Amino acid sequence: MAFELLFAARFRVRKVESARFPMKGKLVLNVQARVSRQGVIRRYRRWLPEIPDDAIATIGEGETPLIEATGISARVGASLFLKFEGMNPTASFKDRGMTVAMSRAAATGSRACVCASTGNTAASAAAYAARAGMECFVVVPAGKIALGKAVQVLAHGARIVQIEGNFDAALKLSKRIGEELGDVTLVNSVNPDRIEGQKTAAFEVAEALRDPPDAVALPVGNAGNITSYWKGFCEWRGAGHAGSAPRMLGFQAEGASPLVAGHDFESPETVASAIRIGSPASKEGALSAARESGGLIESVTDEEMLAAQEMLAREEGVFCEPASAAGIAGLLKLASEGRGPGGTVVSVLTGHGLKDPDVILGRVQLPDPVPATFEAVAGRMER
Ligand code: AN7
Repeated sequence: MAFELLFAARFRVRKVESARFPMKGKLVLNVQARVSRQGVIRRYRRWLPEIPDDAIATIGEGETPLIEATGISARVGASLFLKFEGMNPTASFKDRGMTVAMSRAAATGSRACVCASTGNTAASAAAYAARAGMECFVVVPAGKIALGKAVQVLAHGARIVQIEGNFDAALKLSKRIGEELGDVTLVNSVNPDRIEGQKTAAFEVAEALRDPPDAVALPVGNAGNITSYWKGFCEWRGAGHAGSAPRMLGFQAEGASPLVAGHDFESPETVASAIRIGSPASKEGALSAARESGGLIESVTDEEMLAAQEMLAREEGVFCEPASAAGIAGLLKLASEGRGPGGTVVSVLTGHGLKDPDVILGRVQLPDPVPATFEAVAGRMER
């Protein structure tokens, strides 16, 4: 009996009645196909708020690659690793927090969600809402979200509201919708469940390197991500898994750098549409992460981000969107000024490059076709 129970716990064992020997129960071993990625809720359950099993909405987020950046390491004077969050189900880091926020919303019986977004939150909310069987409304700045992200929202069947205003206006409106319309859950990172799920990325980094790195460099927009990483590393240290926590190095786009300037930006502008945010919701979280960790929040120019994006794609084979290259742009800048962090450094690449095809097509174009002859093709290759 004990053996049977133990066995049933390990595998799924079904007791079936045999047609030929109806009196005898027969054990049939039914080894279920193993889900290859269980998602961050099941993986880090004891670190997260309570979520009943039947409410978990996961698409297998997390367990993203930590890639050694051998070429760029030399340039930044550190042992550099890339946490490629573009490898999540909707191709951005948002999925970690979204699985928790959406599962918790589903658990409380919420039937709809709303978010403001520069694109990635919207794409992630749309996918996880579909998974959770919830309606999803996304409020976005008209014409200012990257093509791939808009396509994702449409594909998942979410309702998109384009406003004649920027992200900051969209967030204010979404918060009000969440407060005034009953039964609509706000799934921006002002929802604490988003931060809780997002912090699992810090656990993965610490586990992969065996110890937390000396520094983590990442882009800062609405500042939920830097707040989450810092919370994660602090909890990891607090639980006795590590004796230290990394310096948090946050980088904003120069044209959208309220945390560097010390005041909100009325009309933020940057090619990195993901972080075109003038009034970050998690301002305090970002500033305390930088202060408490001995880190910093600085800015990088659009040119620096695009150059870093190109360097990652052409030298490391890793294609991220422009905003995601802000961390590398920042590390290159610090190194050039003799202020590089050194040691082991992780740069978080928050979103996949395919999100924003227009940025690449603005720089390089497909060449005209040639006749399908050997001469023509070889001629092109010689040029
Ligand atoms: C690729 O989707 O704010 O500092 O509405 O998409 O946590 O805001 C996206 C932000 C960095 C900044 N990199 O992270 C949204 C949104 C990418 C992003 C950020 C975003 P936060």
